[in-house]
Amino acid sequence: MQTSPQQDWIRDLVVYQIYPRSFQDSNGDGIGDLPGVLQHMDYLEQLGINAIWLSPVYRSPNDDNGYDISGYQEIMEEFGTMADWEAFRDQCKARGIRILMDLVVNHSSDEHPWFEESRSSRDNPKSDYYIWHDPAPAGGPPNNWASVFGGSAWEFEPRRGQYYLHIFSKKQPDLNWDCPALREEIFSMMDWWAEKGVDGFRVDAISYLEKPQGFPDSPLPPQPDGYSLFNNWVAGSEGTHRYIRMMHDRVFGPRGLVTVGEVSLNRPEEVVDYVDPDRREFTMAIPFVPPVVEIATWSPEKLVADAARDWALLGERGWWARFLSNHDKPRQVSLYGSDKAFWEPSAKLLGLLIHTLPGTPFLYQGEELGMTNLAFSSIDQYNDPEAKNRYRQLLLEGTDPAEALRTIQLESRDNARTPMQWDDSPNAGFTTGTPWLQVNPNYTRINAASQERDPASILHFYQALIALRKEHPALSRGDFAQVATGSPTLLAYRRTHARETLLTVLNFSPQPVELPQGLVPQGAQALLSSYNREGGWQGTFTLRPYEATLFLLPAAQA
Ligand code: TEU
Ligand code: CA
Repeated sequence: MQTSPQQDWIRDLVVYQIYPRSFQDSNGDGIGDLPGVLQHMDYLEQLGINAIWLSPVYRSPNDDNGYDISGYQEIMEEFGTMADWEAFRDQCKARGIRILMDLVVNHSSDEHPWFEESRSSRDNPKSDYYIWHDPAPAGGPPNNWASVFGGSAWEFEPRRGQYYLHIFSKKQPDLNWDCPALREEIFSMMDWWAEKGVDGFRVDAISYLEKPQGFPDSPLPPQPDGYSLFNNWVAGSEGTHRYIRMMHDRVFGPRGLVTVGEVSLNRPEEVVDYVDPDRREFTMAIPFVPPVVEIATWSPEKLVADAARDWALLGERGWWARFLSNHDKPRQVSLYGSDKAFWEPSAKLLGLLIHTLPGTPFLYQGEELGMTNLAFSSIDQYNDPEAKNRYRQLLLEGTDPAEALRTIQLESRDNARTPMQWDDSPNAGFTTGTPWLQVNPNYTRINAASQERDPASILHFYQALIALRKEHPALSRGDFAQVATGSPTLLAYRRTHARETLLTVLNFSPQPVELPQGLVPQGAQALLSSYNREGGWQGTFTLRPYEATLFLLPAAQA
């Protein structure tokens, strides 16, 4: 495996994503904030993570919860002050925790001063900072492009008599990367954060920077509201890669930053273009798969097959992020596991999976507690603009409202955004006020405080997993080889480094399964398991539902 030589340390990272709005409220306004994050630094240190990806904390009117930035070098008022951020940074440094800031540079907020100036006339100095286009000859938007959050991707600005482009909401106008002055502003902003001590960036929605010359119609079929998505169709163009390389050569490379590109891939092989060190782009990538697609296409077998494919693609040429959860996805135990009958073993199995596959594990707040989806009973309870749009489109298609709501309950990004469940006091200890998004009522059963007390909890299992990564370099540096089991839900793979081999065995199903003779070799030592199993592992066994175990193989077998 190759990483750029100055970045060997990235193999040892375990990244924890904080969605600050939902982590901890410190002042009773119902909104999580930076002083709230500071209250849990011991918790994070004890968990063992050594990097934090902080979702956006910049000044923002919160049309898309901070992914609409109106001041890149300021802190959102609701989250605190720059002094609070600096205290967070100092706490991280003191504990050896690296900081990855979320960098949203495909678009800004329409309330950013750049946009306020750009929209004011056709000939102001920032006129070209955004993407402006005359109306179509017959009037109306320049082409058929759809916004990801619904309706046309173009919005009319009377003062210019022109439309501006927004892939996401109309309060998220796309920045014009073709404009050298705009690029300079962005590079110096990145430099500024690097000077302040950040170790890297997670780079948001980065595959769409270049828009096609002449703005042709998207060839994709129209959505129910008549517009056609175009973002994935333009994803990963040569121009976009050129812009990423500029970021690398100007900022990421010289400063040795770790960078995680959130990329849209039309073919899995395209990931290489973003992370091959020779291309000088990102350290690793988080491929974006829309929840609707993931829900429809995932299987246990595919999760491991995808890892095997990545290994074949990238084993010699780069590095990758390994994740099941983030703020855009349903909760992992609800999506891939069982959030009812086999909640605990399936949450542990999923944790074992991401910590033992090749790459850097990315945990999302609450997965270490096995937090679950929350189905709201009315569309009005949802906050997520994507969910609201999807609901509208489903109704336009003629879907029955109850059925549409069921779809949203499975897919919505709000599933991951309900507040962190710290303890069994009101509102799970997240706030003393009214939380901005409802707390999952299962907090009385699922919370950090009770799991801290229980040595067999999911939280302790995650702590043990992270500790094992430190003890066994095979997990962070080892080669990967899948082991055939004859069953699509019984999965096994080996990781080998130097003279050590670890074997992961997962019964990724709610059914018991017979463990084939010989799959676990004589003398294998179980290091961690989603169940307690007394009496060793030799011979034939029935594995219980979601039983998952990590073994250290005897030296002779390695
Ligand atoms: O998400 C990326 C994202 O939603 C798109 O890249 C995706 O391709 C599209 O939805 C599929 O049609 C990031 C953030 O993670 C998310 O929270 C933000 O809402 C979004 O960018 C806009 O900043
Ligand atoms: Ca607050």
